[in-house]
Amino acid sequence: MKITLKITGMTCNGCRAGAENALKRVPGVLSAAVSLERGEAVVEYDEKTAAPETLRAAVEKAGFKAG
Ligand SMILES: [Cu+2]
Repeated sequence: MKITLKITGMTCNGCRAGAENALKRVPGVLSAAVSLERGEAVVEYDEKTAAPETLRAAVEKAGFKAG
């Protein structure tokens, strides 16, 4: 399963890396690529283990807004 999440609140490359690492730490996430310029994340995950809500929660816990 592959989804694109909107992420707001990222201001620099450190934020980008923080959001990306938060997503990669979620069990079931196969790959995560966050774009600072576009304010979005493309996440590939195993739908048996992870869910969009879990991904959004991880981004918010890292200090950003996810939609
Ligand atoms: Cu930053």
